[in-house]
Amino acid sequence: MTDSDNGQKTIEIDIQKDLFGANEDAAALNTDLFKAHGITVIDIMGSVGTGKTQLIESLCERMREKYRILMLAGDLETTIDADRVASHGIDTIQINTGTACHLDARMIKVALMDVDLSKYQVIFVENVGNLICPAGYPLGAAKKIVVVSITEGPYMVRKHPLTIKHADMIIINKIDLVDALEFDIDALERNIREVDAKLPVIRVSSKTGVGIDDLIGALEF
Ligand SMILES: Nc1nc2c(ncn2[C@@H]2O[C@H](COP(=O)(O)OP(=O)(O)OP(=O)(O)O)[C@@H](O)[C@H]2O)c(=O)[nH]1
Ligand SMILES: [Mg+2]
Repeated sequence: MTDSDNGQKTIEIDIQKDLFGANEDAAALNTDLFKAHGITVIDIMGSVGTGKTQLIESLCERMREKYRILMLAGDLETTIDADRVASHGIDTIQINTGTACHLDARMIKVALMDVDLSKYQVIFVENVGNLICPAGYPLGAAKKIVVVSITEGPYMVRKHPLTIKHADMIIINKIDLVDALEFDIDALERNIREVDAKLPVIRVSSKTGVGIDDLIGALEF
């Protein structure tokens, strides 16, 4: 705040800093809540259509015997993804964000307000499909994973480095299509390594199930 000679006060607000700071505070509270209930929360990000929902369906199929799972589906308008996951016998909560291109920590808190968290051991959060907005808004999850797929080409990870840098793990999905598309999957992995040399990268096909058990191991379940 500055005072001018005529007694006028000027307050400068860094909106980005304030928004991000408030979200980080809310995310820290979410983390405490999840820890208190012994729940592992995985935030799943990625562009539209990379296979986030298909991956959650595949994980749930393999994990539901052993773990009590809840899915939070972030979507601008529809319940399509929540319905898909619910068809596997998994509890779901839809979060419709309207015009917001990402979930934030407060939305997660509100969505879980009336939920008996003692019922769950794992929460999969499907973030809104895009590779830009979710990067700056941690939700308090134990792990943030980004799903990329070979149908997006090898370079998009370098064009969207922020989300990649914020991730704990990258999933390369749709590897069943490598031959059909004559895709150079090693080139994609090299591009990921250019953004972050140490990031774990797992190759899977959510459709056929190849690599899903490796992913479950890498997520330390
Ligand atoms: N061949 C193949 N297709 C896949 C795979 N994973 C997903 N798909 C297909 O890709 C399309 C998009 O998959 P979704 O799971 O809906 O993708 P999403 O990332 O959840 O999409 P949004 O929620 O719209 O952002 C669907 O037609 C899936 O069947 C895969 O491993 N292999
Ligand atoms: Mg989806």
